[in-house]
Amino acid sequence: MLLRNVLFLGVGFVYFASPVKNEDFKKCKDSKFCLLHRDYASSTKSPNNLQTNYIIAKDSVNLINSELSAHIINSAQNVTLDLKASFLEGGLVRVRVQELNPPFPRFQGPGKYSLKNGEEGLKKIPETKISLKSVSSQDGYKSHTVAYGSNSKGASLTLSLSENPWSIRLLENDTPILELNTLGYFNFEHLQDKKSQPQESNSTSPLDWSENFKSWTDTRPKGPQSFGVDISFPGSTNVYGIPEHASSLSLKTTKGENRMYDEPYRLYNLDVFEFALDTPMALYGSVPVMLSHSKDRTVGVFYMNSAETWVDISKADVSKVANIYNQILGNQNKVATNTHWISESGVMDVFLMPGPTAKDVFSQYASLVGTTQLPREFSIGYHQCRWNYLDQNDVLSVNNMFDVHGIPYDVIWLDIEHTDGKRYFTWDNAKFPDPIEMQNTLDHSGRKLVNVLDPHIKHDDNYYISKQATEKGYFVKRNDGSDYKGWCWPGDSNWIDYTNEEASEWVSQQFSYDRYNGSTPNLFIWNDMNEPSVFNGPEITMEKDNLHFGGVEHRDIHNVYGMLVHKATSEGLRKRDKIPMRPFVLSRAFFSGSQRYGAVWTGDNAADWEHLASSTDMVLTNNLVGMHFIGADIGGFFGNPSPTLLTRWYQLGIWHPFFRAHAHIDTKRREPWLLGEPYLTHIREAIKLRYKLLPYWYTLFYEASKTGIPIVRPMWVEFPENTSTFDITSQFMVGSGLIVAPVTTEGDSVTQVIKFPKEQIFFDFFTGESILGPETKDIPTLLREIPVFAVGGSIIPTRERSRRSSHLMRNDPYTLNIYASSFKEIKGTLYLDDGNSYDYTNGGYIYREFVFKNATLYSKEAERPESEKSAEYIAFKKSKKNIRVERVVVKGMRNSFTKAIISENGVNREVEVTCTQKISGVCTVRDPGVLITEDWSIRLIQ
Ligand code: NBV
Repeated sequence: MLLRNVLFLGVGFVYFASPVKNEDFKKCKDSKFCLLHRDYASSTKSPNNLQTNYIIAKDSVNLINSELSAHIINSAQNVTLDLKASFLEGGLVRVRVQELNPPFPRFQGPGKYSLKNGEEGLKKIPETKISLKSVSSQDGYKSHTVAYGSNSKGASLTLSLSENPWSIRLLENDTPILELNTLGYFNFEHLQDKKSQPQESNSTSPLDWSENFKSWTDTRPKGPQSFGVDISFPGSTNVYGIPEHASSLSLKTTKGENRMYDEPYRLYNLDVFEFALDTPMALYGSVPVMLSHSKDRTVGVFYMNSAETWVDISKADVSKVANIYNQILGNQNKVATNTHWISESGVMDVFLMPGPTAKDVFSQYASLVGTTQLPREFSIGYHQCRWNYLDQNDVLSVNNMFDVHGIPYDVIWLDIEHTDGKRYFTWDNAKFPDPIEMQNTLDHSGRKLVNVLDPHIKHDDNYYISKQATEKGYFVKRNDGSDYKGWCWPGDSNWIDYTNEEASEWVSQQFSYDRYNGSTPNLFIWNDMNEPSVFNGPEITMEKDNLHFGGVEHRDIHNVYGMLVHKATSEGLRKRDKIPMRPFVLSRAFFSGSQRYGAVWTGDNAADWEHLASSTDMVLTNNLVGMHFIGADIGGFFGNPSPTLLTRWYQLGIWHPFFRAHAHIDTKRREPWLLGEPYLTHIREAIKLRYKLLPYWYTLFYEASKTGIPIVRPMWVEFPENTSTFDITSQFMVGSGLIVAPVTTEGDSVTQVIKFPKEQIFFDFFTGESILGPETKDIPTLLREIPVFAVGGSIIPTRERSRRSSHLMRNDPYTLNIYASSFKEIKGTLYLDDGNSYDYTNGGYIYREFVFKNATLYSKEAERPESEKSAEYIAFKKSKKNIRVERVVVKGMRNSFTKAIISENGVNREVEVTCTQKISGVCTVRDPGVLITEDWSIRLIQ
């Protein structure tokens, strides 16, 4: 495809922008297995009269070792499948189905890569806490109920297995909350011995061994091996997740009369040039996690499969269905969202996450795949990127211009042109004669460098990486055993097989300072094109019948390949220092678990208002499924944004977790100062606001790394009962304290309609004006900022002094901003550590909790394990012992106060307080002289 869009002219090239080439990418009909299962689903009858071939074998159900096991018989094909349901700590249930006796092994799924501690790390509930009860029904079949615990609200959790047809229901008390195969869509293509099959060369039956797409033939040597299953969310009207798609936060229907898309959502990591919006087409990353939220509860599923997967979504009004099960249980659910998951290979492996709150689901998922790596502090600052900063002088002059214009930033980035002919780990020495000197200069102003490093390796015997990897046999293989060769930026290229642990380790070693010439501790990495993108491959990626280590086909691991690139890079950076330091690596491709390795971004967007709006849907969707450290290219990658668009993009971008401006090589330069006034001032103020709030952001990152809670959140995560916000992205939450409403239309003056969803006070972040919810209000907005509101009851720490970079703020004093509330407890937290090392894992951090009640602000140590009150803790606390709180600002005070009594170490002092009743009572305690590391209280006196 890129062949059509790129014309290479010597070393340079010219782009002909054109919209996405839909024909380059498969539709469901082009993946035979997708069509097969969609057809199968439409051939099954209504839920109370199912026609399926899959029933539980008589007397095959057992509960052994906290695992319910059963055999599923496919009566039509005389095949026995093995079903296993295991009960895990946190209330999760894992359901796995595969052949009992396959003729050859099936790929066992990506657990090894995706689960934080591998398959062995999953913790089962002790058997003593689980009980099985089986009841026979008139037709001779049984139903089995496993009681295995209770949820965070004390409701009982049970799993029920029906035999004919087999189906599983997860129940909270007696209400079904998640269901598998209750629609009877389960269908499993068992592995077959090729020799025993008729060889029909021109048959179009789905049992064909090979499959063609455009000019490519997938030989499918293992034959058909797909499966499909329905997963239903009773009582749910909204489902979310399964990134990455340029689609809405609340997922759209793909089946049924009023369906919004004709195609299922597709999960298959792909480099889609100029991707379109509002489509279920696959994009660069895949996270097969879906959440459902209703007023009553939040639940989720993690469908652990790394092969090509399609997901259909439909909405059902189950009250109209005389569902036997509903009758028996008197099920009150009036609606349901039904989904149908279809995968090309691997095993059916579904983790059911029972909630019942959104926060429970986040931690249940985190217990499987882990949480966001606590980032280097600099990496949550502002990143300045473009394809390309031309040379060393260009880099240093851009660096200097930030200072000239008083704009803070932390990182400047180099794209593929910095290399010697796209040979990664090298430099174009003419353009970058002294990269070390360049990095040191950046370091002097507290700034870093990021270099791009793609997974394709130029095929060139004179390039040490290519030569060594060839000799060591580290490349992905063609199915004849030769090294797979494809075409990418450097021309003929090979791809490292990151599933080979030795190869992955070898790549990691290439980041050591003695091997990566011109690298310093100030250099970090960006992995692009790791879907992997192959210009002359099917769908711009690698052939599915390529082979990885141990003979694993690419089809099985396609969606984890990018994560393994990210992992090797991240480990390389971690290990390059004698005392390991936290890495920073940005990746384009991702899968469940990638959050452990660094940040991701939403890929090659465009400089238009629709892409600006869509970025929030994509960022929120990813945040719901654990991919927290994400952002979109500020300004839009393709095309030239108008100054207003670029200003609005910065104003939104500061509220996305990863904050980077980036642009295509053919676009006009757009560093903020090139826009002139008033845009420059507005952009500068936006970036400075991000920096002021870095203490709040870093605390959110810490909390995400501990609990899995998203950093940015759809409104419903914080206000779970207000149904009117379940599908909106016109406003969203940053942490629990701030509501942000992006402006996504042209014009200097616009009106935003904002929902204040609950009986609560909300504060205009800029004017301090208070609004009593629940309320929907028109908010007039000028170009200078986008609407932001603080939620009453929050305490938000800031650092108000403007510096050149985050590093230079590290010893600055704090301001504590209290947003009063008579509706709930007023609370906030602050986390700080050295921002770089792993000392925090041994207690080298400060975590404070602030509580404001009865006009008194209390600062105390937030809960921490005894083991973390360590030598590292004491040393770190000491190193920060001079950091003061320089100001306490209380908003929303009805009374006026004249002074405050400060109590610290048993000693009381008095300081002055100034209050103004303009707008909504603001009282300020200037320089209370208290230390951030210590316990104290500040009592306001009238
Ligand atoms: O390396 C060049 C670009 C990069 O700037 C962009 O961010 C990536 O998403 N890269 C894609 C390859 C070419 C895109 C047309």
